[in-house]
Amino acid sequence: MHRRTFLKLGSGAVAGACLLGPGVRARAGSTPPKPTGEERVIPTFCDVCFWRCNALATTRGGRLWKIEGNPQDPLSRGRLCPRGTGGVGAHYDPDRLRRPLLRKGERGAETWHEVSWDEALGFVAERMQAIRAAHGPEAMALFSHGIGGTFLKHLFRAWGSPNIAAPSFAQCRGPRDVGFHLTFGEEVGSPERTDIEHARCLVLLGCHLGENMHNTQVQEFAEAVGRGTTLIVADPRFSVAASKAKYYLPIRPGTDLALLLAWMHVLIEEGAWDRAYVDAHGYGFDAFAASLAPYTPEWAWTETGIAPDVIRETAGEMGHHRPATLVHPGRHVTWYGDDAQRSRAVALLNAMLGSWGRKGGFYQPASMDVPAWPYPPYPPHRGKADNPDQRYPFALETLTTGLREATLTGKPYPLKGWFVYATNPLYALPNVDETIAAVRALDLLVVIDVVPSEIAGWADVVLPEAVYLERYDELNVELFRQPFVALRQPVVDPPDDQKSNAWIARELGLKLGLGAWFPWRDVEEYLRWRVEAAGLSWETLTSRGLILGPRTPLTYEEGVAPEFDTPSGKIEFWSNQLQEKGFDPVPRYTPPDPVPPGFFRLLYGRAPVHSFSRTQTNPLLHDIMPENAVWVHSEVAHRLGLRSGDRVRLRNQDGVESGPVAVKATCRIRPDCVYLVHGFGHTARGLRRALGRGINDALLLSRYRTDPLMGGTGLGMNFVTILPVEA
Ligand SMILES: Nc1nc2c(c(=O)[nH]1)N[C@H]1C(S)=C(S)[C@@H](COP(=O)(O)OP(=O)(O)OC[C@H]3O[C@@H](n4cnc5c(=O)[nH]c(N)nc54)[C@H](O)[C@@H]3O)O[C@H]1N2
Ligand SMILES: Nc1nc2c(c(=O)[nH]1)N[C@H]1C(S)=C(S)[C@@H](COP(=O)(O)OP(=O)(O)OC[C@H]3O[C@@H](n4cnc5c(=O)[nH]c(N)nc54)[C@H](O)[C@@H]3O)O[C@H]1N2
Ligand code: SF4
Ligand SMILES: [Mo]
Repeated sequence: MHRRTFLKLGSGAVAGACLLGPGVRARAGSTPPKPTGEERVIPTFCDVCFWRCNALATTRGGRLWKIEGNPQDPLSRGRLCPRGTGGVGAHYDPDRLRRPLLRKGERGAETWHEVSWDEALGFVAERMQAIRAAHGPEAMALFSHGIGGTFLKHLFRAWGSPNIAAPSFAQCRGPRDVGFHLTFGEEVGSPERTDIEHARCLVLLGCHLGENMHNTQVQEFAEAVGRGTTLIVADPRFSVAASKAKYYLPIRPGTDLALLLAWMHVLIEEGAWDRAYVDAHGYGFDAFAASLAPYTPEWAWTETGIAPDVIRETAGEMGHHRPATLVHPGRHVTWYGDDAQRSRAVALLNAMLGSWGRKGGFYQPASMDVPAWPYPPYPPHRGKADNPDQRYPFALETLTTGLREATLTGKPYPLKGWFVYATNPLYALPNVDETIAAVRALDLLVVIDVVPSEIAGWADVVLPEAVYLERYDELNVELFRQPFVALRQPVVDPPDDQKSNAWIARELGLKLGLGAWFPWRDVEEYLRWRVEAAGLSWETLTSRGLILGPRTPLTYEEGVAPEFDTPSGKIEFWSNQLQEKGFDPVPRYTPPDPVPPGFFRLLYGRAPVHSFSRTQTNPLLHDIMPENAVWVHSEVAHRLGLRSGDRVRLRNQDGVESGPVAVKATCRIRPDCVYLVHGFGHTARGLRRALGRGINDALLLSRYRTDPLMGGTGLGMNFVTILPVEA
């Protein structure tokens, strides 16, 4: 297959649609027969990942039949990724939770009895009141990921707790947001404000677009490749993106900062930076430039393994194509514990190339103005528990791992109850032992999920949610190149006694005496009010799924006024804020820990058809990729007497051992690394299809290094040995 065709297919709807029509590839029993009867098309937006593509769902005779991209949608442009198309399987998954459950055995034993919603929520309310009486309302914490958490977050704030966190900060994009915020006074956001569409040179550090399937980016990436954009990819693994690159740099893991510093050194040396832009918008450039002197390509060579001439040539390409050179900020950047400073270096390199605010670089997104419901003010609280004394002074959001630590230590005050909504801390947070110890220390664990996940296995109360195709959620007021408001609305009914998060939050709120914060009868009334308060038509939104707003200027060239919300009001090449808190004002490189003899560095990432740990049980997506394999360099495999398909176990530096996993012997990875796709190796008994298929990288990430600027958890410092499995 031609490589461009491959990428196009990978990006989308075409492959997804033909592989994934329900019944086409499904095994007997895993999906229902083809529905027949009258067809209806109902617009909604996807929830298989957080990109929120707008979709059209088709029902036949009232039963879900297929999901496609909404052609009006600027995010998907009418094409979903395979996971979005496969969302049908989330509705039909036979392993779904059906009714509320109360624990009957030990915590973690996964034994429950079914109860009514009234009994379950009554039990939760009673326990919450007891926790409040003993420790105050702040002793309740909410872990929540995605737009579905909106009404539960509201419930928690009305209750009086600020302890609300998502893994998307401390385990994902947090360091990037902080690095960019320190430099430009703004973040890159989600969807990222990257103008891949117009970039003439695109640099990817890790950031494995094409396996990372965030739809718009992948489509723009495929087009960029097609029109010959100069692509530079640094990755210890020969990713799909690397296979399209003009320059592939098989970098030694953990040394990207050295490469970034050397690139900036070369731009200075050759006078190739954007002088006019830096003079107009930069602060502290001369001191910054002087601090780069030691970072020659020859110096970086010994750290990164990338030859000096390659460093010079790639820097030359970047300088040549500026300002349409986009050094992509990545998204999952919690790698080595110095991630905010590495992300700042990415921001600084972009600043030297003049790409912030410019076509082919970072555009200025806009959103529509949709009023919030006029709730009464939330009660005051005694401050968050996750980051006592501002230990991590530049944390922009609440730290999941900070809440976990407060639960374990009781400091700065005790946390006694957790709600876990649409996140699986046993996959998302490093060091599973710490998470389980924290859970054991709780008086109450409530898990709201759609399937009996690993974390649900530890819960006192499990509440079954309707999947996204069966509910309303908060409006998506998108901050994007093309602003729009989008609606998620029910396409089909929940099959059993599952309820939506909005219903759960309101019912529990009423039981807790928080009726003043739930004045709407149902979520439809709430949404309709917001839409009409914005001067938009509810009927148009329900029938089209989205309403586009006016397109505003996107770049400085188009008339956006450059503004930087930093202390200097400029792009901070030199950061006094950092210096005042005792950090390096310009990023400084420290080498990663070396790989111990006999070990390999454990890398992990995405596969196109799965999202985190949430899709392995989906019958349609499971059929395409039922398990992961451990990537091992072919020569290493040969030396160990292993061939593709052989089963091995991995044991990490702390003696944590995985279950058996198949080997994928390949030249597409450095010999000192191994690689796993994240999200497999399920252990929850109720996930019958996914149970025991592949292994869970998170179990092997017992070590992490916390970013001193912002509390993110670097996960790249774990090493494994490969053990044969007896036949
Ligand atoms: N299909 C699919 N797509 C997704 C998701 C999903 O679950 N499934 N999740 C979405 C989310 S929330 C996120 S955050 C993103 C994550 O996707 P990215 O932001 O792209 O994640 P990364 O960790 O940057 O990418 C992993 C790559 O980094 C490489 N890598 C590891 N260590 C190093 C290193 O030291 N240096 C360099 N240069 N490379 C290294 C790995 O080999 C791997 O190829 O994906 C998004 N897209
Ligand atoms: N080891 C390791 N750790 C990682 C990563 C990694 O690659 N490797 N990636 C990191 C990144 S980038 C991110 S963004 C985070 C992601 O971390 P999470 O957001 O925690 O992702 P999941 O592990 O998929 O957990 C989602 C849970 O929500 C449930 N769920 C799915 N849909 C619904 C719904 O509609 N309603 C409810 N109530 N529940 C639902 C699923 O069944 C599952 O139990 O993990 C981070 N942690
Ligand atoms: S990128 Fe794929 S999974 Fe994510 S929202 Fe879009 S279609 Fe859904
Ligand atoms: Mo993420």
